[in-house]
Amino acid sequence: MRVLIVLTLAVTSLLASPPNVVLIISDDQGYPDLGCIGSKPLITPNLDKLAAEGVRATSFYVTWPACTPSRGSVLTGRYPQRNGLYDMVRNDMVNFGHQFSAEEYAVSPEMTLGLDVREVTIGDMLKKAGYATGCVGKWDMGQARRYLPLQRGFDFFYGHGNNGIDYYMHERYGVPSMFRGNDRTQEDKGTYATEVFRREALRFIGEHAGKRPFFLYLPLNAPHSASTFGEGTKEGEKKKGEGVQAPEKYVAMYHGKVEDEKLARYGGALTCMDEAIGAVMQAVEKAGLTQDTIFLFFSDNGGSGNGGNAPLKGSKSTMWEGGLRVPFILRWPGKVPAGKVTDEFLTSLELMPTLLAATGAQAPDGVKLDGHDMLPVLRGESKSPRREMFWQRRADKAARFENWKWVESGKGGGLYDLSTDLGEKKDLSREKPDVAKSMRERFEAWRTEMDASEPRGPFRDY
Ligand SMILES: [Ca+2]
Repeated sequence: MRVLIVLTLAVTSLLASPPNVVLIISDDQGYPDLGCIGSKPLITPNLDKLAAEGVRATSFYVTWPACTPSRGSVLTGRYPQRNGLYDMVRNDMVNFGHQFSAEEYAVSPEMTLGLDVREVTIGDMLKKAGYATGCVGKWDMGQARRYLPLQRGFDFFYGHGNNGIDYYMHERYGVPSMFRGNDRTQEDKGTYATEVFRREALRFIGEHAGKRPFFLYLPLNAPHSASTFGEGTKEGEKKKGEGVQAPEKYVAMYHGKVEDEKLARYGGALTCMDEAIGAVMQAVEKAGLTQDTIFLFFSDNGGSGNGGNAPLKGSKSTMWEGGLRVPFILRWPGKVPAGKVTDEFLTSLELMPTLLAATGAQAPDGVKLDGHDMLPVLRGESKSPRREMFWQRRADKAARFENWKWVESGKGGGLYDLSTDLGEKKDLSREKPDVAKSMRERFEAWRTEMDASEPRGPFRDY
């Protein structure tokens, strides 16, 4: 009897073994920019494989049209305006172009601001649930020690704390941007960032695969253009007008396929990233864990150019669909269908509740999350419960309610019916004044709710 109980418990715990999670974010990859979509000659066989073996979403939104607040929402499951990280953590607020001394840099926003330490991250929750947690890549949540991954729920960190790097030199104002754990490092200076992140991601998987469930958070900086100041006098540093930095062997894959050299360089960075993702997929496969591992992939905001975001309007930093709607893939063999494409209304706010549900981890106590578990939607079992979404970037505002999209921004505005006008070409605000009015009212109600969640953030903690 006793043996039977022990055996039963062993089998139950085996069945209940939570899945590994690999959460990958790319940087400024446009809505159409996957090879499998086919509108540009981009080479992404591994992401195409991931899509063929999982679900790809075509109406998936991020919470902000640029990096930092978008990524903060992924980690917290909350609107940027609720978690307090609703602008970039960057020195453009005090003069991005200024060549700071190391001492000036140390007290500048880029060094002193970050994701409020009162916020609970998905790393915190999965670590608490027994996961080995690792972050490799572009942390972008602040560089002061209290903001770094090891203090935010991660056992392991290799990557850059700040918003952007030169892919080869990994430094800003002469200060190294890369960290191993809590310490800045120059050990990989001169090596292309994606190659370094690939190595460290494989190292993390190798250490934990099969021993305990792992959570690899892999927020990449590719295929963002290089954040290099100056004109690049050092070997390996970005040259003026170069666009995205990418190893020549990957750029060469595009010569003869595309005319535009900037698109070729973007493609090179994208394909190099795709190979790194493929290496991570293979490592999981080799460990026999493909069935037990959830892969999630999406871009942190819309494309910044590089051939455009057609059929969407606008690009990164705008409130148009091209700034906010991004490619998204989730693969979990046997748990979500293979090769399915869904047009259900989903957002990055759904990631935290989805991962909590998939892993059985507890939701943080007393914390309002802004999304829902999207697994039933991805399985095709139900319609998305999401009916609305709101965005604010400085004075620019937008809302989506069902298929209506409302925009008020420095780059234009109007009311659009996304069911017939995905490209936001026909402003219906004069024809449908009542709808426009109700969209504004919905936005204002959301804004009031967000204001009531203050004071939290580093920008309006007054
Ligand atoms: Ca970005």
